[in-house]
Amino acid sequence: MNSDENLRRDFDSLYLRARSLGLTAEEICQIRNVQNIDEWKRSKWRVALYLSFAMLVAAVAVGIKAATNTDARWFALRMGYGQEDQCLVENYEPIADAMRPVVDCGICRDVSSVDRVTNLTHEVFMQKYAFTGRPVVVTDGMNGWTAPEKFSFTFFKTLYKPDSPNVVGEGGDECQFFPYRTSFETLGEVFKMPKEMRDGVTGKPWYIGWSNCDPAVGNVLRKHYKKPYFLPEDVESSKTDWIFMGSPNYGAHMHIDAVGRVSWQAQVIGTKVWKLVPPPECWYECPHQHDVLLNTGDILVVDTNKWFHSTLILNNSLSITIGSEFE
Ligand SMILES: O=C(O)CCC(=O)C(=O)O
Ligand SMILES: [Fe+2]
Repeated sequence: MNSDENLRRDFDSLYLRARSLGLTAEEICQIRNVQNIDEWKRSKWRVALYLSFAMLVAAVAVGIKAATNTDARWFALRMGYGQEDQCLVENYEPIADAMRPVVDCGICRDVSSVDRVTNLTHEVFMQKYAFTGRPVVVTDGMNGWTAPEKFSFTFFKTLYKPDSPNVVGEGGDECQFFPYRTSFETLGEVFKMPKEMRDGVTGKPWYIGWSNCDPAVGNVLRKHYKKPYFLPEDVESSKTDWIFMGSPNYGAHMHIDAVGRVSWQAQVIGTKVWKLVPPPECWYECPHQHDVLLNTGDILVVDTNKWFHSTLILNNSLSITIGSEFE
């Protein structure tokens, strides 16, 4: 077991201990030392120190809670905790996975393979796929889009101004950045990577994703893609575009999301395979996992809150996808 796994295991057990002492996840979030772990996480011995100290603070909070029968949140507020809106516990995947609502296995019960369709009418989309949790690939969903001719690493690098909140890494929840297994911390750093790395010829693959929060960029993006034709008028596609980009043989690790809504994901450049795995509570009813191949031009509709998913870029080309949630 490597030191990351040890840390993760220690954090799991400390977290569960805190829960068994009566603290809620929210209360654990409000302990400043837990919040500080995020900032300090690159320095592992400090993390261990902070974890121990956090648990000491947790124990004091539990003591006060028991002694005074008041909500420990009072303690946190009095101490000035809970001002930050980021919480390690809320964002901590194993915990989020363990706390997610149980999935209705109707999403996968009759899915022995993922449908690939064309000419998808609004009626069939709404009845069979939109909110049933059943994934589908629409192979003619990008007809008429100019995104495949326009999108490239350089297109995005030129489109974003140096002071864009996405580039500098500000803007909070609206402007999310997923580095996956890279060491990039902002989109600005991604744009500065050497050309050899960008083209995937250095043997150092990369994969990142971000939610666009720059309105000027959003306006340009929407010139090059349209709301997919199979979404009826009254189904609203979110104004926030999600873009994922990376080099071959890399992708997103297996995870499940808590974004609440279903999304469409358009494979604008390159080829990517999605692995979709039913949640463990459905394994008896839903024995099938699915490798869903997305060729350039395909759009996947999937409820990433209900299906565990990972991705892998195939072939020799960069992969670029754009997508959005709908309701
Ligand atoms: O496109 C990818 O590689 C992963 C995207 C993802 O995890 C998501 O949209 O929830
Ligand atoms: Fe996801």
